[in-house]
Amino acid sequence: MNNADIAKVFDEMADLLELRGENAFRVRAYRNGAKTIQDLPQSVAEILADPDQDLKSLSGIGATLADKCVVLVETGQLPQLEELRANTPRVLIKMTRIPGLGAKKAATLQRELNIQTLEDLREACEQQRVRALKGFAAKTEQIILDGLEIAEAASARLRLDQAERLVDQLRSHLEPCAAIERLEFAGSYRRGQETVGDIDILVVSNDHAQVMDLLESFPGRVGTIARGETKMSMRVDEQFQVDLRVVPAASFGAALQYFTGSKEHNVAIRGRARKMGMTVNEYGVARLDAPDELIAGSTEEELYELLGLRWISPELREGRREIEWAEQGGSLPPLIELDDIVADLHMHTTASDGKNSIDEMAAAARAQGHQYIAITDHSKRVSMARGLDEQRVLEQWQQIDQFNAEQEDGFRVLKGIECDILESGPMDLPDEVLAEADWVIASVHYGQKQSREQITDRIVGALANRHVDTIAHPTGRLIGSRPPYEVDLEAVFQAAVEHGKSLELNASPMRLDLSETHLIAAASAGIPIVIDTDAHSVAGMDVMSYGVLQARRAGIEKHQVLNTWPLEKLLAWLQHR
Ligand code: DGT
Ligand code: CA
Ligand code: CA
Ligand code: ZN
Repeated sequence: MNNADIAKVFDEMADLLELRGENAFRVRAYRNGAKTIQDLPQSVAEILADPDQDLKSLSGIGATLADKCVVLVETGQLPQLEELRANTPRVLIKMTRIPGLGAKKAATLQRELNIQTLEDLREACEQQRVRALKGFAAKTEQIILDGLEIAEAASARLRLDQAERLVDQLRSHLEPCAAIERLEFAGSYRRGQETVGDIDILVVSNDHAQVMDLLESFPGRVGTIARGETKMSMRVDEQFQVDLRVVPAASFGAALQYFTGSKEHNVAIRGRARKMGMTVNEYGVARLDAPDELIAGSTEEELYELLGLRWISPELREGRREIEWAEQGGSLPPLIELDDIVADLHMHTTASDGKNSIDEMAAAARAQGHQYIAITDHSKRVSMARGLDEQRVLEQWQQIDQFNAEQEDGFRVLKGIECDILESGPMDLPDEVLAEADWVIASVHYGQKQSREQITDRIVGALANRHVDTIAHPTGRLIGSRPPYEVDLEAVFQAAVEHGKSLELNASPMRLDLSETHLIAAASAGIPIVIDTDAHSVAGMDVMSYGVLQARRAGIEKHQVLNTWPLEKLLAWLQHR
């Protein structure tokens, strides 16, 4: 088990203990432990194997958690978790994904109203049976009804990073198999969607049974849904499905194209084929007058080529305009790549709620090949994160000046701040201070429930401030757990254009904010996008790839992304806009 897996187990322990009304201290112990392990620079297994190191010396890891780490590393599971899972109604777990409905209330509702499914809960609210319970009000019914959709989506789909973890596990389970000639993951995962409904595996092999037996021995398997000659479906993690298809090598490209989707893209492809006197299916391409004679199928490239198209990146296959772009003379965009990124302009240090120092963040960024970064700790309004006041931020910037003076390779740290936009509108720090910064991010962290007009005014107002350079996570959504705040993005885009500002694409897989459709709109308005990790630790800098994937889905090219620019170009832009 890697650190992320262990952290996930501890987080789930905390969730389940909380649901059972266990004391808050125990719940917090698991949560803190999960956080500590998530951010460790070294793997737990390594630490355990090293007689000179002691897990218990880490803050947040006591003897109990350390023992559980040993069990997890040795066996890959935790009996206490299995027991808790078995004794907690599934619906209760889903209910806690409703934003604003706490564990305690969820447990009461589930018990008193005998809720078995989320649908039961919806009915109970619609029939106003919730308000009849002691301690509940009509307002709770509305909160539940508003949040049910999010809970339903969250319980059915995996976030991209969770899907990636599962894909990695499946890949390392299957790859050593000598009977597998080719292996590819298709579907929404290959298209890089922000959430994935199920995993689609495609395999070329002449020993179907062996491949299926191997897949059925996957440690995460909970049950098999169906197994046939060429197709198999199984469940992992209670509710998540993995589909396998075994195809002949001559059809691999056609099958990959078909099962990558999207459905809308495929419908358009087949329509185009028909018009050209051809038929396309998961086996290959054939002429309509000789449908049994495949003329292409082993690669995606030849399939697209027969249809007069250039190969289309999976990220673009959503049935928008990608097919017309791929035609001869069309403008298929050269999509941005991870290697194009030369900077990370949103990160926190120990000065606020980060885990690492300026030096450590800079060293990690340099190791990733970045040429410059911006340190952007929170401002004072975020007191929970020990946000910086005027004096502390000026001190930090002095430190950064000193750091830069010591660099010999041209690597540069920009003096930045993630400054809150106060509930009443103004920036959390005075203009004289912001004027000293190289890079100012403005953020809404408080008053997220304000009216559309209020929130929009705050963000538009921030964009009008000459010192502000970008807006962080412009809609505030958390994928699967918190809806975006009410904000008129058109007005925000207009203000960004008017004042020559950039907008952030926050790369965290929990945020991916702006979303792909918003990105398309922002980029076509000419607004430079900055893809940020919002890293709170060295490990947090790894999420850049999700941001780049999201940008690719929006058809974004390198030059549209501000942190692909050399430092001089960025500085010139900041000065002359
Ligand atoms: P998901 O799993 O909900 O995140 O989304 P996908 O896109 O992975 O959908 P999935 O797993 O149901 O099917 C995988 C691909 O197979 C899908 O993107 C396109 C193709 N496909 C599946 N069913 C159909 C269908 O009825 N018609 C067409 N044209 N393509 C289909
Ligand atoms: Ca799928
Ligand atoms: Ca599927
Ligand atoms: Zn931040």
